[in-house]
Amino acid sequence: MYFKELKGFPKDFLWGSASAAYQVEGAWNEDGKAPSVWDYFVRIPGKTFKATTGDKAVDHYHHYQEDVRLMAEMGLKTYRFSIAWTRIYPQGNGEVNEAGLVFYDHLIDECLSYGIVPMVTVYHWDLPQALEDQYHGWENRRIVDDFVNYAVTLFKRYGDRVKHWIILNEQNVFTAHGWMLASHPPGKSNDMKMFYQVNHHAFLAHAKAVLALKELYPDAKVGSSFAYTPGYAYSDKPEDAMAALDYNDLQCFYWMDVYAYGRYPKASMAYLESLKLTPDIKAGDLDIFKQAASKVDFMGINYYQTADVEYNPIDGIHNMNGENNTGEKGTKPITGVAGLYKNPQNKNLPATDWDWTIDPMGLRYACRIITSRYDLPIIISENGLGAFDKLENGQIHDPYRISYLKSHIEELKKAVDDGCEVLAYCTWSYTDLLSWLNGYQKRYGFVYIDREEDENSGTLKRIPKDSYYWYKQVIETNGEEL
Ligand code: BGP
Repeated sequence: MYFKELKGFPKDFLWGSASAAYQVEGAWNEDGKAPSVWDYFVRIPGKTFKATTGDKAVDHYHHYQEDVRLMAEMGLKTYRFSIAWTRIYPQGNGEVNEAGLVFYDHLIDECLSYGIVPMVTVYHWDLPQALEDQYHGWENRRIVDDFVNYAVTLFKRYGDRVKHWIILNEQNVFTAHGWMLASHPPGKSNDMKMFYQVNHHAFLAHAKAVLALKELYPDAKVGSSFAYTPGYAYSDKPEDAMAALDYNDLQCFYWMDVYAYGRYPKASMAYLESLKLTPDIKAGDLDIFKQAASKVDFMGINYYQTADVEYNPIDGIHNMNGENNTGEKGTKPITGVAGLYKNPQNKNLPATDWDWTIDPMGLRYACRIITSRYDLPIIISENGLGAFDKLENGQIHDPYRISYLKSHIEELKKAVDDGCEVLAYCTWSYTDLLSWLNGYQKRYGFVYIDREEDENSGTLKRIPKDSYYWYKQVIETNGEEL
């Protein structure tokens, strides 16, 4: 009988946690910052849960020292955060805003003073509104140069101290919500043609930024973070297996193949051609994709759930919009693309109050797919549970969050034992923060923030939850004690 000798996490494993500028910073109009598309979008009636905004968010802008101190006390190895483009270039291009650069100097230095590795996301969705006004933002190829100019400004300023860069956060999510579902800026629906064009521009922005960084800092580690929801065939019917293949090509590999190989998946392109939806690809674009792909150091993935995939006939359901933004369990509608697939709820797995499937093994599965398909190191740049937390006698007992994270880390450990090279695991999120469409009631943090939907509610006091102390011990034992 042979027993597998388990390796566990590597010694230099980066135990981390993540946030995004718009969701934590607040200070939406301070120190020269101009509005982003989100500052406008949240003001459109009906777009966000109870009209919540990130005007104040959890005021990380003014509490960053306290927040980083709590990270240090927890023993956090890396903090993933994003930079607000509108603080650096308020108009998107043109004049640089020194005060904005200084804020992130301070944040980075604060992390480093405690030995916390800063992992910086260049773009987490808060496009300068000025670029939307100038030329419709991502819809126009001009965005690529402005994006690279912004990214290079960050690389030059912080590259001596920041060694881990995530160029784009969830390109698949911000483009789908922005051009298909009307639930993110610029709020367009069912504009498939533009959806693929915008994605082509975003791929170029990613690729050119990767190349620019490697020119300046060849040793920096770079990639983008993809929202990876692997698809399982609903049954053993061959048409469900084929539907799962279609789903995985169109919803997952379409992005990861470009980051890792510098090319679009063939079957997806054939499908888009048949519908006359292929983006305008200029001569040289695919070369740039390829060059960048050869320089990418990791696949960043934000993993929350898997999807069940069932064949969907041509006269079947056609609905891409399937969100539950209220926390009323069981209200998420089924989504599907007529003629290809639909995504029923997985009957074998539980779900969160927002109907997100809970599938720890899916994380191992995701790592295995990436390893066998791309043979790239992996950064788990987000994973976590959105839940209602209750403050009781000044404490938050969140055993459900501990159990969620524990089961995912157990599966991640198995992925490492399977031979996947995993560099970092960042939970979503460090403190509670604004959930784009779900307000402040959907909490993810290790650190509770005293505030609710109403902008004037709460003291913004920071209170470590039970999960904070649990993760501290996970880090101390390098994932051995879960
Ligand atoms: C990811 C985003 C994060 C975060 C998280 C949780 O898609 O990168 O910014 O919001 O999901 O999502 P939600 O806030 O919708 O629960």
